[in-house]
Amino acid sequence: MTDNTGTDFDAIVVGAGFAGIYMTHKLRDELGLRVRTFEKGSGVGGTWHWNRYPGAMADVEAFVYRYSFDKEMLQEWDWKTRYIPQAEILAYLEAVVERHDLARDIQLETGVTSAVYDEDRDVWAVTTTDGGSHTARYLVTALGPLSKTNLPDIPGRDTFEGVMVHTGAWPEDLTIDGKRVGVVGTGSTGTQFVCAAARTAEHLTVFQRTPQYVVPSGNGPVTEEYVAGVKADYDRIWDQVRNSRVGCGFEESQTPAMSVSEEERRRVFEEGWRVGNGFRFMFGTFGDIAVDPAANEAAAAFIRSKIKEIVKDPETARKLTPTDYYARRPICNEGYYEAFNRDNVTLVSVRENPIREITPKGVVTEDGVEHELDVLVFATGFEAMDGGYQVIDIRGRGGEPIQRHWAEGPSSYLGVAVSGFPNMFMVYGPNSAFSNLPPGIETHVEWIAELIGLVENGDATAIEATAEAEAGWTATCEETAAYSLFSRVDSWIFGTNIPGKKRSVMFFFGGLAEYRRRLREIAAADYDGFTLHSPHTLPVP
Ligand code: FAD
Ligand code: NA7
Repeated sequence: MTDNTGTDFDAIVVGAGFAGIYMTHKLRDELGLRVRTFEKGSGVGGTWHWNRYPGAMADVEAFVYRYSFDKEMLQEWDWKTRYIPQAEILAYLEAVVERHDLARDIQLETGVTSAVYDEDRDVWAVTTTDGGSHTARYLVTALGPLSKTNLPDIPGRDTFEGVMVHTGAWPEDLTIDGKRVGVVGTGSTGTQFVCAAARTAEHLTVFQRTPQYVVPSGNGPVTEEYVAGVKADYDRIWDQVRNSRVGCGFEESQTPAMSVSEEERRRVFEEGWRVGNGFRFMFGTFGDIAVDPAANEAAAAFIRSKIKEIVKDPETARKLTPTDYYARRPICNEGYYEAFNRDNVTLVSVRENPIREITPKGVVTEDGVEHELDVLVFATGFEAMDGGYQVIDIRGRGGEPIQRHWAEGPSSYLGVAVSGFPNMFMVYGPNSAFSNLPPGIETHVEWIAELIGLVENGDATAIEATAEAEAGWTATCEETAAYSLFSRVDSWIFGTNIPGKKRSVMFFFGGLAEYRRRLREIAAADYDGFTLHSPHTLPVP
C-alpha cells in the first residue's frame, strides 16, 4: 500500500511484555514498518517486570515458557531449574530486546491514555502520559491478560501504617525477611508467595477466602544433559506444543478417568503428583478432568486426600480443603500445604471469619482479633483480559468507545480484532485460546503480522473484523466454555473476581491446536470474517 497518510509511525504498539516485544520485532524487522512501542513501566518484561514478589515464577516448564521464533537464541539461552524464577524470565526478555536492538523503538515510562480512530484517513491518533500525541496507521494493543491489578476495597485499607503492597506492583527493594507479614489471597500468586514467605518471614498470616487445589510443581535443578537434549529436540517440541490443547510441553491424556479401575486411577494420580506440574496433573493424567464431573471429582478427591495426609492440624486441614470443582487455572508449587505445619504460619479463613477492617497496625477479623503486621500483601489478582482496555479511552468508527462496545462483556473476533475498530489488533485479547501464553502470543503476533501484511501488500488502507464474525466467535467461545467445568466455578477466567463485574466468557476453551486450525481455515477462505477496505468503501456501521 502507498502511505499517503503522513503519520508519525506506521504502527504503534502498546505494552512491552512477551507480546509487545515480539510484535515490535515482527513489524519493524520483518514487515519493515516504522514502529513505536509505548510501555508505562520503567523497564520491558511486562508481567516479569512488575511481579517481583518472593516466590514469583512461571509454573509452566522453562523449556516452553519462552519464544520459539528465534532458533539461535533457543540454542544459546540456558536454564538451571525446571521452572524459571521471575528474575531469570526478566533477564531473558531483556536479552531478547538487546539481541534484536529493540530498545531504540520502545519508549518506557509512557502510558497510552487514548487511541482514537480517524475514519476519514484510516489513522489512529494516540495520546500518552507524557503529553505526547502520535499518529499511526496500525494500533497493536499488547496490554497483557493479567496486568491491571485488583486491590480490594476493604474498610480502613489506606490507614495501614506498615508497608502495603500488591504482588503485581512489588517494589524492587522490599524484603519481608524477619517481618510480620499478612497475605490476602491464595490463588496462583498467593500460594507461590506463601511457600517463599513462610521460610523467611518472622510470622506469616494467610487470609484465605476460597481454598485451592494445589499440586507439587516438582521443581528442582535440571542437568546440562537434559537441557542439551531439549535443545536438540526443539523442532519436535514446538510442533507438539502447537498441536496440543494447553501448549505446556507434555503429552495430554486422551483417557477418560472413569474408564480405568480405581486402583489404576490412583496410580496415575500418584504418578502425576510425583512428577509434578499443575497443567500436567489436570490435562496429562486423564483427558476429561476439566469436562466430566465424575473425573473431576476423582482428581479433586485425590488432592483432598493429600491435604489430609500432609497438614498435621485437622482444623487447618479442614479449612484448606476445597469442596468445589477442580476447575480454576491449575496451580502448582513446592510445599504449599506443608507451609501450614510451620509454627510461624497462621491460616485465617475469611469465609468463616471475615476481615472487618484494616487498621494502622494490621488486620482485624470478625472474631475481634487484630493481626498485627509490618507488611500487608495483596495477592488479590487482576482484572483479567479486558482490564487494561477499560482504562484507556479507545474509540473506533463513529467515535464508539470500546467500553460501550463491550457493555455486555468483552468480545472479539479470534481474540485479535474488534468490529468497528479497523486496523486495531489485540495480542491475546479477550476470547483468545486458553493455553500456555508464549505459544499463544506467538500465534497472535504472527497472525496480526499476516493481517497487516494483507493491507501493506494490497491497495486497501484498513482491515476490520465484521460484526457477524465477532458475534460468531463469541458464540463459539460460549459453547466451548459451557462444555468446560471451568464455567461452573467463579474465578478471574470469567471476570467474577472483580466486584460488580458482569460474568462473561473471556477465553476460547477449544485448545491451542484447534484454535490454530481455525486460523488456517480462515486464511484459506480469503480471511473469512475480515473486510479490507479503502476510505471510499467503508462498511456501513
Ligand atoms: P504483560 O507481560 O502483562 O505485558 C503487558 C505490558 O503492557 C505491561 O508491561 C504493562 O505495563 C503494559 N501496559 C498496559 N497498559 C498500558 C498502557 N495503557 N500504556 C502503556 N503500557 C501499558 N502465563 C503462562 O503461560 N504461564 C505461567 O506460568 C504464568 N505465570 C504467571 C505468573 C504471574 C504472577 C502472572 C501475573 C502472570 C503469569 N502468566 C503466566 C501470564 C503472563 O502474564 C503471560 O505469560 C505473559 O507474560 C503475558 O505477556 P504480555 O506481553 O501479553 O502481557
Ligand atoms: P487469582 O487467581 O485471582 O487469586 C486471587 C486471590 O485473592 C484469590 O484467592 C481470591 O479469593 C483472593 N481475593 C480476592 N479478593 C479478595 C478479597 N476481597 N478478600 C479476600 N480474598 C480475596 O489471582 P492470582 O494473582 O493468584 O493469579 C492470577 C493469574 O496470574 C494466575 O492464574 C497466573 O496465571 C498468574 P477467591 O478465590 O476469589 O475467593
